[in-house]
Amino acid sequence: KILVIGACGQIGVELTLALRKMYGGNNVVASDLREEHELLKGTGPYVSLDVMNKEMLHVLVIRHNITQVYLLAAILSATGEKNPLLAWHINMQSLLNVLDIAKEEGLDKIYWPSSIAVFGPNSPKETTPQHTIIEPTTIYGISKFAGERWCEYYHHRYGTDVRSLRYPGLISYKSAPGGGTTDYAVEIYHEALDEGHYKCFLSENTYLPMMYMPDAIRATIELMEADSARITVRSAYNLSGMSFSPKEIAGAIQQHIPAFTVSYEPDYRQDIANSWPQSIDDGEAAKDWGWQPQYDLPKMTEDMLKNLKEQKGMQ
Ligand code: VAH
Repeated sequence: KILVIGACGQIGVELTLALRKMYGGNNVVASDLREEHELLKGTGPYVSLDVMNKEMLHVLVIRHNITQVYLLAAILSATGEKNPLLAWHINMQSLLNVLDIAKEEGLDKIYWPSSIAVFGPNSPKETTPQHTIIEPTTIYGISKFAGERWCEYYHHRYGTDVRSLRYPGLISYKSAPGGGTTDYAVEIYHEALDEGHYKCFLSENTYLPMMYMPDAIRATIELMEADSARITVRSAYNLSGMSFSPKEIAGAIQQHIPAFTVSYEPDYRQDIANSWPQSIDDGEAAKDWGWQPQYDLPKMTEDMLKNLKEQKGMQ
């Protein structure tokens, strides 16, 4: 059975629904600190869980016959800079709890997301390679890089089958993003429909690696379904979908909503965005397990606006 930790988050909701579709609702136990997300209700078992409570987690793994864990609980980049020690503690201890229980119980597979946030200002900005200078300047990035090192360590030392992806910024409409620097790319679609105007917290030419959630969910499942022998990266695979700037996503929205306007008022998150790459080389993922994105900016924009209009009860 699969346990999803952080099942009510931006990735968690969609990953839980996708896993339940593949393996059957009752074979995927969803858990989070928060109460059950609307979209999860009635689709399978839900338990309240604080991943920082190792004993509680261990009991839950045994009681529910868990053989795989997807750990999605984390403090993201923008929130992390407001409380660095808490972000470090939560992002690291949650992973160490899961890795140690995986070793003790001999769990089959573990999934834990990393991020392009592991790269820092000294990493190449364009088509950033899998192996390069990695000097993250946010606590979130530092915790993700350290987490990658722990994943590789548990694999090589104890044989734990833990797999990871360096997600770009993720865009989705089913569940709200959780305090990241790339959240502007979700907010902008909502504001375009709700207000017709968006005040963007990044400057107009801030290029960042991004991905539509359907691609991210498919990448996660394709990675986890791949034969273990094909996995040559046990830290975290670079993963690429598309890159765009606030100006470009605004332009894509204006194709559908011509009157939409955007103003740019960069805040503390600009420094975080400036430290990250503009595009990612995910050649290893393509080579090892056949990764290919399917969504570009126009296709994502059409799908986002269509679904958000429905969600908001617009015509
Ligand atoms: C964040 N959405 O902004 C996350 C992600 C690459 C960005 O890690 O913190």
